[in-house]
Amino acid sequence: MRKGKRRGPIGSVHPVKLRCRRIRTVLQEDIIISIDHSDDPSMNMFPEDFAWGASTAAYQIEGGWDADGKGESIWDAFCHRDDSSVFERHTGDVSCNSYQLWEEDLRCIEELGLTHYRLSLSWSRLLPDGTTGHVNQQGVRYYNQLLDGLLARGVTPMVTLYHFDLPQALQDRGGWQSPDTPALFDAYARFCFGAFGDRVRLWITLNEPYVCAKLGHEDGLHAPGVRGAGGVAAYRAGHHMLRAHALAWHSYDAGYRREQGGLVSMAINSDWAEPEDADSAEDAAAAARYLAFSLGWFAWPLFVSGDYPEVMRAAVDARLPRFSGDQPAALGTADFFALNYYTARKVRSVGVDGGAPSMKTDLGAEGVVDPAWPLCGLPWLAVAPQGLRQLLKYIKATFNHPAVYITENGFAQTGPVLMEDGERAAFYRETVGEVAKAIEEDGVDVCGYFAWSLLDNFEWADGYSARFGLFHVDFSDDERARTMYRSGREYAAIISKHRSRSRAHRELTSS
Ligand code: PNW
Repeated sequence: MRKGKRRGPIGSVHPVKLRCRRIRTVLQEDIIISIDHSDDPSMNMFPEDFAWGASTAAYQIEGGWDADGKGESIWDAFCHRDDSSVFERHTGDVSCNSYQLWEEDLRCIEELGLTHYRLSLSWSRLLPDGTTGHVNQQGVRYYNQLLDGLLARGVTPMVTLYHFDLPQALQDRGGWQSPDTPALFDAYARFCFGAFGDRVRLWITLNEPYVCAKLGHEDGLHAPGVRGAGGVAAYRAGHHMLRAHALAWHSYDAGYRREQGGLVSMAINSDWAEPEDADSAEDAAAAARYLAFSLGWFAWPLFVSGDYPEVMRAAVDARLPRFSGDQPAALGTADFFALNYYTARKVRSVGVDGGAPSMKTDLGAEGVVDPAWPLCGLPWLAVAPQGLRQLLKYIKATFNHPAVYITENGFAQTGPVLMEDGERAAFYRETVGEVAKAIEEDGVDVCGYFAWSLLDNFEWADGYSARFGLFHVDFSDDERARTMYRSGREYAAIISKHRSRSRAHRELTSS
């Protein structure tokens, strides 16, 4: 297992290596001149094997919520509640209908020229009651077709096992608050490694445990809708997700890695945080706490100490579960850093008001949006591409220079559909420029970038009111027609330019 040093057994023994971690050739003057960088602010050279991807999640695109023997998930149940809090009571019942239209999705992926596609598996489509007692073969068939279709087109899949959609049958047994759920997840993970692992080399166990824990088990905005749980349920859910991840990573390591040669991680989301007042020690400490309570909550156990950050321990005290006695340990159970980045905050310190305990009072900090950062449609989503570079630098310094995949990043539009979405096109250009600077100037080992999202889709509590797609989806049309936005054309052009540039570089340097 990896301890401290980056070059562990993973890079040396297994067939799939993180090849992006290498000393980049210094370009000779004449070669630089021979490649046209004139339109590119960063003049960068992305590694040739850089992953250019887009991401989706099962519940957000598939539809077919009860098709062919699929079991109910907590998002099915949450959206079907009479008092549903989802925007205009939207549901993912049909969504993009990717359950039937997956070949259309493949066409979109090809049109963009993606090298990678990140999708998630629906646990309750594969195992309707959440356990391996009953396997839904139609679900297995669905994902087999999809994976085979990707590989036939030369696209590498990255597969997330869990993207917010717990089988309802397991929620009925306590869900993520139950200490039994990690072992059930592990059994599901082993099932997936066995069924699909011959074709999948990049695995994400869980997506954004922070969002699932906080929005699902404290704010009540996401399924299962637990609200105001006094700063207990969210930490407990988070702890069990870490347990689930650690078990699955060890299962892969012990039982599948030798044969399949893949890599396993967890997708951790975080804003970038910086002090509101650069001269204030309180604000600096508050910004550090802000990062510790989001990124650190899940990254510290995996990358640093096997335990939560000390500031969390100090603030949350007895409500924060302990890892003591948990076997196997969480430390070392990430083969790369999977980062979901959307936005940034200026952070100020706020006093604890003495009210009931909550995640908010534990944090003792408040994040505000810098007025200089434009807002896109959603109130939480200030556009701050420079924050990504800062966060990447922070990750390199804090987590011992890991290989990083940016597994989600994007920008939403709300209101009337804008096919010529120039702002979003500029956002992608600028963001890729920031990633380039992180690689070239800061030496961060970034292996890939995945845009969220391939398609407009069901945006959780916001329903279909927020559109994150590189492709527009017409939800009023039975065919769910997919049409590329201008931002999709921009991303396709970025990919094509960098791919041909790194090919040219290889040819020049090898001749
Ligand atoms: C992530 N928030 O979720 C998810 O991984 C995606 O499924 C989602 O579509 C994407 O970001 C865009 O939102 C989030 O309210 C959902 O702060 C909500 C929030 C953040 C992330």
